[in-house]
Amino acid sequence: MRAAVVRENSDGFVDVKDVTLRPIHNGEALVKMEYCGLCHTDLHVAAGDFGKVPGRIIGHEGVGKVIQIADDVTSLKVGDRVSVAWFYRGCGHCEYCTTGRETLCRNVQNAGFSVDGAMAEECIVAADYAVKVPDGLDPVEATSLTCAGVTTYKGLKVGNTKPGQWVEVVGAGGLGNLSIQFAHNVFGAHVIAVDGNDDKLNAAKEVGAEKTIDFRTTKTAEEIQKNVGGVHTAQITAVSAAAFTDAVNSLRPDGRLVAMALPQGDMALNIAKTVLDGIQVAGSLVGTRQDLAEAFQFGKEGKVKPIVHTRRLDEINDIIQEMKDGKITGRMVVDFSKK
Ligand code: 8ID
Ligand code: ZN
Repeated sequence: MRAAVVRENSDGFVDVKDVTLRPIHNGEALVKMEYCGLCHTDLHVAAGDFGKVPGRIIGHEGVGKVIQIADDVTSLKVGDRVSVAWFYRGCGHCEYCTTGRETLCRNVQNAGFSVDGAMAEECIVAADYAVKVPDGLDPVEATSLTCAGVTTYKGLKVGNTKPGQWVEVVGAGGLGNLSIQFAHNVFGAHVIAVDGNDDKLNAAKEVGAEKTIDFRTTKTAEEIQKNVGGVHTAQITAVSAAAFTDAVNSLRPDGRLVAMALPQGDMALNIAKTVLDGIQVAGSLVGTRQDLAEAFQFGKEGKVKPIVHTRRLDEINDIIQEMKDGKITGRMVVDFSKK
């Protein structure tokens, strides 16, 4: 079967190759992939940003149908439509797994990074961890909810977002566009979106941002302090360390910065502002199986609607280049039936 794998030199692109998967083990199922979205995290993996993994099949915004289950599997049956997410499997018995924080398990496996992922015609999943895609949710849209959606939904929870509050969404790409929708339509918050790309800022307005700021021409933090007195939470999805530092200054007292993007480097955090304004900074990593089930439900209800475009697997390096160049509004999704 055809799969997109990380190159030997981890140059940020992938090779589309014929790969033979091992047979499934106890607790596993084999999924025939229908669709898989490309997330910016796949670009980090292909470039070796989290450690080099040559030969690894990328992809963690996957949706497909179960075609085989191991004898002991009871949670899935052949024909079920399931998702393949970054949170592929936890150990199931550590402090994090047993207290609703399973994505932080120290023995976690991540699809498309520590185990083979979903940018392939077939993928092996851990049956109890493959969250089902509900009937009535478009499977192409479900791919974006599997990572970008659940991550930003969870990020707003981590930000303690309340109705009527101001949320700054920094970066209006694949994640950011969904963060705006969840903030506005699910959490009942007001949204200011920040990006440096006209198409993405226009899309941000269309999906519910009340204000948009182009960071290339406007001093974002000053503008936000002047307009709304600072935001209650800043949700950072921009692949830029400078954007993190700027967002700290956009917060109001007792505000919470939620870090989701993964640029290389450090963020600067002014100590006096942090202490005197009671600022909180939290990292937020994807979401649990329950978070994903909730995100799917909001998708099914039409409260969030990912912007998706389907492409062919052999276009994957073009898609990577378009993402690097900031040319994608929403998400590009590989349709494995497209030849
Ligand atoms: O669990 C997690 N924390 C998680 C899950 C999924 C993805 C984290 N991520 C990470 C990815 O690895 C990546 O680092 O979130 C980041 C964003 O992923 P994405 O939304 O899939 O990337 P994108 O579609 O390329 O969007 C990035 C946006 O950032 C804007 C770009 O214009 C683009 O719209 N941007 C940049 I680059 N610099 C900016 C800046 N300084 C900026 N926007 C505002 N200010
Ligand atoms: Zn992702």
